[in-house]
Amino acid sequence: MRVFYGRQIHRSFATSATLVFGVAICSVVIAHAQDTRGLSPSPAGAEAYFDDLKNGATIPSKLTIHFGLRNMGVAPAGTDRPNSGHHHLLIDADLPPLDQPIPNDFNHLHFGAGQTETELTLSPGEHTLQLLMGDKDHIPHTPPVMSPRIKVRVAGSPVSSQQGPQNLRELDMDTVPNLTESNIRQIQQELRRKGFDPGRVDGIHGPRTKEAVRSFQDRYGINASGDINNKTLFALGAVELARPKNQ
Ligand SMILES: [Cu+2]
Repeated sequence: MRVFYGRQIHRSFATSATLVFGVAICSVVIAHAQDTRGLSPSPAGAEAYFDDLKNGATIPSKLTIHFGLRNMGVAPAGTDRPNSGHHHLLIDADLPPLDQPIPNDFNHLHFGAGQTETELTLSPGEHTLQLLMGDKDHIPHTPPVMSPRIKVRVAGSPVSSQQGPQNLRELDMDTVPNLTESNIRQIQQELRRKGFDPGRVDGIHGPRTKEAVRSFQDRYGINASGDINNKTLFALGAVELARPKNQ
């Protein structure tokens, strides 16, 4: 924000060319240059957008969405390539600070492998979605490359359960919830659907299922523990099985 402040000062005082103001402007410009050190510049005309989602759309609770990017390249996190970055999806979140790494939680999803699509699972009701590009360090570019924040509606009656997806915000990603046999069966089916072989769909978190979970985690950038934590459940699209701590 300091960056824009500096520019506004510069613009609004540009016509008052007295010596005093001239000195003030100089120091603002110098401060500006120092402030942007370490921040990645974005190319002119760069734009992030939802390929297949419009503001005000009514959508199913589960759908695959695609991220668009114009006048800029997609590069995985950690790759130091000019004029490039990776997508972040902000769900029900305000724009985070623009000079710091984008938070990493259920409301701020990182696509650090350079993915340009995701399967989204949302609870019934209204939600906001916004795309924000981040550089190799997950910090927004200067100026930021982002989509407008759009509103979408998921049809159906709001989930009333305490453990429903509306409480995702309170979830700890590393928590490993207690799962029933039928929960495990559901996870085994999701793993299978995504091309990971958990062995028989038997509701048992045995060695083969654990190995399939580990491969899935490894492929999608989740710490490959083999444990079915909330982050893994979210990534698998079985977000309704995710639980807050001690539940
Ligand atoms: Cu990121």
